[in-house]
Amino acid sequence: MINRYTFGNPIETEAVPSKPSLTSFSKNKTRLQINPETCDLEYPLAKDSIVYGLGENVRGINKRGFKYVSYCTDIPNHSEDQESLYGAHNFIIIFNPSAPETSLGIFIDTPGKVIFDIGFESLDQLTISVPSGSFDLYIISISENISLNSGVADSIVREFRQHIGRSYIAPKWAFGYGQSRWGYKCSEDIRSVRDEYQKLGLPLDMIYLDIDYMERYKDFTIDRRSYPDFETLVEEMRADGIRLIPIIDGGVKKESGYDVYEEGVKNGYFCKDEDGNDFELGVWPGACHYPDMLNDEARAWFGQKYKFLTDKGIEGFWNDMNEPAIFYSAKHLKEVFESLDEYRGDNLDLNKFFEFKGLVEGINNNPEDYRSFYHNYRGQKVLHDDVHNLFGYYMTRGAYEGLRKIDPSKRFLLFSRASYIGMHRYGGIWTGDNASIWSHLKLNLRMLPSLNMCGFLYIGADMGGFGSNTTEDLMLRWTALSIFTPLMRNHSALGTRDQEFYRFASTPLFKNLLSARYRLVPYLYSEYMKSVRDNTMMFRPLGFVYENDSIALEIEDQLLIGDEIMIAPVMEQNASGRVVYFPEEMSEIRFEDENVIAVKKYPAGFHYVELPLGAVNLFVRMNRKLPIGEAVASIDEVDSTKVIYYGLGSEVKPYELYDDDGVSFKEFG
Ligand code: MIG
Repeated sequence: MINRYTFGNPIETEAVPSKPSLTSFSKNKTRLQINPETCDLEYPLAKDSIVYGLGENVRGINKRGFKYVSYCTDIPNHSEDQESLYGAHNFIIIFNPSAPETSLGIFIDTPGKVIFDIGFESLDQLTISVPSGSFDLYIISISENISLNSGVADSIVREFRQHIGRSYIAPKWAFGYGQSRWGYKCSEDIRSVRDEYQKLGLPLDMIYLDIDYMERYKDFTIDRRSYPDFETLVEEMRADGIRLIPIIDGGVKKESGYDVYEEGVKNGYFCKDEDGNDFELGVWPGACHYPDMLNDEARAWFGQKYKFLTDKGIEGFWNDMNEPAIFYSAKHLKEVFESLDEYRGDNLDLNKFFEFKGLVEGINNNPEDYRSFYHNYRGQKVLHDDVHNLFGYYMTRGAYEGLRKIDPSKRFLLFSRASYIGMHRYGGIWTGDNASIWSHLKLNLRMLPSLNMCGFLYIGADMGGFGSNTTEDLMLRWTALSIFTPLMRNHSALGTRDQEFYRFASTPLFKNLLSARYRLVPYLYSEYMKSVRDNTMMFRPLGFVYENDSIALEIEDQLLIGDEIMIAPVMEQNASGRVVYFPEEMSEIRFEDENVIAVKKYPAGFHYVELPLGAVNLFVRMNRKLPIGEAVASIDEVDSTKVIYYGLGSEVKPYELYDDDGVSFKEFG
């Protein structure tokens, strides 16, 4: 059962297309209460309560023990003390194992900042604060009609997802492996990536184009000096089974004669400063304006611009910098320059020195800047900070709607860096900049179910790590996780160690991992599509299924995929295996030397499972069977009718293998 309550005067986000009618909060029978003094929402957590959710965030699958702030933030270097990442996903589930019927889902719908203190100030207290005081609160509680074969948390998710609308559907080819790197400078670099993969016989379905394909970082332009033959390149790659996926940035370069800039100025499509002038800020191209993604007309205009690239044969995009990231605002930059001068000749003692240093360090993504520009949202002048979390969402929505108009017959690949719940209907996400460190591999795993709860199904992280130098073993172990995620993309930052698979000596190992990926696509695509159709999760924490198993409830480094399998990747350096928890008897399937090996059965309990570098395994659940396809060279060759089932148990449940043409909108028959 879902109830909606309103506090203050919330700004519409369109996160919930089918809104239940309003109820008075005094009728709410859950333990969620409003503190009359602070106006915060408070909930006393039982010792064993688990708090799931919050999509893209640091820390565990169980979010207890920290304070999270929903505010889309460009923060490449993050560790577990970071309160906000690139997305803002205000949905949580409080699961109470000792009294499951009291479990509930909470969605705070408001486009500004929301603070979730989940046992930070006080260990057993959940406090949700909304600084603006205006928000829609949705409470999903357990109704009598939970079917016995689905768990409490699952039912809450399904009900929530029904209300926020169907998730974006990616084309099937987007389940292929993609190579990316910030630093491919010209057509020849792209050809060389293809050649190297081909030489080694490694499949590759996509190559991503980062900002260098643009002319001086201007959206919807091509740098003709480095990509003179762009159109030919697209065609040539396509003939080799590879799609090129260009990046689009949120900021539009200020440059007279540049059509996007000129049209934006002429039609008043850019965000405005206090005085009504186009708000000037710096991002990639230097001085820029941000298109007002919240303004219907401006958004539709920007969305149509993608045609510049679709006309050249492009079928997919990634939307970047749309938190939106701000290197500097023109106004603030001027102030900093002026202030810096005041320190000249000064004796910089401790305080002065840090002030001085802070002036420059605090220049990007400065909170003051987010409070100094405005949108025209539904005809009203709205301060950016109050609607901050909608920017990336609406940019991606504009792109989705634009692409639907450009070619209504086919699915495009589209994913974004910043997001808010609601955006899940228009695109997927990658989880932003991470680093080549083992803790970010673990974080990747933990975010998957949390994102699924919030409706994001086409998801993945920069495998191998974006920032800092990767190592061969990290790359191998990360690949062994990424073969299970819909978006499987190897991406890294300018200046870091090259990490294309062909840069390493262990070609056969990478080949083995990739062949496992393509053999699993019939299953992965089927599970992805059924999750879209049924509002279910593709990746679930163990506790969602084994909700009476107190050990399963605490497992943070294993996941269930669909109903059939469990994964338990090795995520420690120098480990040749790991301890795996089996809530029930399961059968290990291992992919080694491109062969599928059914290894052995594990009875319920903890067991040490060996897994050499470059191998990947999974575990088939009792009375389930897993379809495994043929090892093919590209997604176009995946044939879901040619699968072999690997089952366990004497009463194996039939498997519904979903498939379709993968490109049209004729899905689900
Ligand atoms: O400030 O386009 O997250 O994937 O390679 C960096 C360059 C801008 C950030 C993205 C990253 C991309 C990079 N971009």
